[in-house]
Amino acid sequence: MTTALASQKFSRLFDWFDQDRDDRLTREDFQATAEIFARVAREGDHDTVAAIHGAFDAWWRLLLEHGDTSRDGRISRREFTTVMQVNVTAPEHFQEAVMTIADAVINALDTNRDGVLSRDEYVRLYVGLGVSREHSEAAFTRLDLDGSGTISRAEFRQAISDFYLSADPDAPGNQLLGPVGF
Ligand SMILES: [Ca+2]
Ligand SMILES: [Ca+2]
Ligand SMILES: [Ca+2]
Repeated sequence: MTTALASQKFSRLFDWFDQDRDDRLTREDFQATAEIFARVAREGDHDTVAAIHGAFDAWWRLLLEHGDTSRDGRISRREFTTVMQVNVTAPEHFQEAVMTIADAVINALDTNRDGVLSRDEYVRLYVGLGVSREHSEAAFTRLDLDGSGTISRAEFRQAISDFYLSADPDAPGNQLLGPVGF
């Protein structure tokens, strides 16, 4: 992936994690982000909630271990975009750090347990994250690669892979967290 595109996508991701908007990522930011995801899970679905918290904790530890070059226990934007490109998207970490979250998120979103995400199930997450319904509906349509009207586990994982790994500026998965380029 070209550095400019990667920096843009990961900078967008940084803003999304930086829940208290102080331009630094901390463990508290990751816990707050995990909370947002946990809230879309079905009430009483403790396994999914535990999986979400565990996955975000693991990601945070990876960032601290490999990315906190200034050793202050916080991750700056520059540290984040670097560690994302160098470490988190490396094959040995990507499955553990990113795809674990993808699977936990699908389980949380799939509230009727039919194994796929309906439009409403998908949009519900983004409402919680402050992404407009208009945008998330458009993203849903693009991520539904086979036009079946639902997002399968494979389509969701493809979207995540596109977002983190694809060098194509037009890859549908780039839409995952909102429009790229703002
Ligand atoms: Ca912060
Ligand atoms: Ca479903
Ligand atoms: Ca589909």
